[in-house]
Amino acid sequence: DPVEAGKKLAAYAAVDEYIRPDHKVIGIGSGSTVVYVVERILQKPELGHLVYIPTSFQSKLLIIDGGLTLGSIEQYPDIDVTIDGADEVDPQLNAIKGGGACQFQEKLVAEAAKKFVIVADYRKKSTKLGVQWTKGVPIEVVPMAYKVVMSSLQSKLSLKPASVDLRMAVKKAGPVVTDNGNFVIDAHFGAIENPAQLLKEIKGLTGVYEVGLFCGMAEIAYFGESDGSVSTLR
Ligand code: DER
Repeated sequence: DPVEAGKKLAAYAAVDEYIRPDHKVIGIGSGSTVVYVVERILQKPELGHLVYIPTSFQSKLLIIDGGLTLGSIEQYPDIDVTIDGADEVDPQLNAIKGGGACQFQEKLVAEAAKKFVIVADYRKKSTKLGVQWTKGVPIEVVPMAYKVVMSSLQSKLSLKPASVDLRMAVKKAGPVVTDNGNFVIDAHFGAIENPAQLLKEIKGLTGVYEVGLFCGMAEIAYFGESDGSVSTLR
C-alpha cells in the first residue's frame, strides 16, 4: 500500500534525522503516521532512555504499549523535538491538523518543542491549504458554545465558510467528544489564501478552544512519496 509505505518512509526519516540519544524530552503526535514514528524509536535502543510526551489518549497508549517512558507536559514543559502528522501542508509549512480531533494537545506540545517536525505521506503535500484536504478546518469548541460558534463562523470572519458541521461520532451516538471534553466543528473554507489571518480571526471567537491551523510552526516536513523516495519541505 503506497500510502502506508509513504507514512513509514517519512516517519523513519524524521526519527533518524531529528531524534538524538543526547536529547531528553520528545513529543509524540497523534494519528496513524506517528505509529511508525514510535515503531522506529523502538528499533533504536539508544533512544530508550528519553522521556516521551503524548498529544492524546491514542498517543499516550502508543508510548505506554511501546514500553517507553511516559512524561507529562506539566513535568516537562521544555521539549527537544516534537514529531507529528498533518492532514495537509502548504509550501510555507502551514498545516491543517485535527483530522483526529487532537489538535489542542498537539499544538501545545508542538509549540513547547525547540523543533517541530511534520511527517506525512504524499497525499498531504498541497499547493494551498483547503485544496487537498476537503474535510474542513477542525475547530475544537466548548460544547455549550457550538451553536454560537457556528453562527459566528458564518457572520464574523473575513473569509466566509461554505458550510460548518458539528463532527458526529461513528461508533458512538452523538458528536465526537475530544480528549479535553469538547466538540469539533469542521468549517469548509475552500482554498485558504492567508491561513495565519484566518487562524487569528477564528481564535478570537468566544467558545473556540483551539483551531487546527498550524501556521509557520514546523521546522521541516517529511513526505513519503509513492515512488519510495522521501521529499522534504523546509
Ligand atoms: O489529527 C491530527 O492532527 C493528526 O496528526 C492527523 O492530522 C494526521 O493523521 P494521519 O497521520 O493519520 O494522517
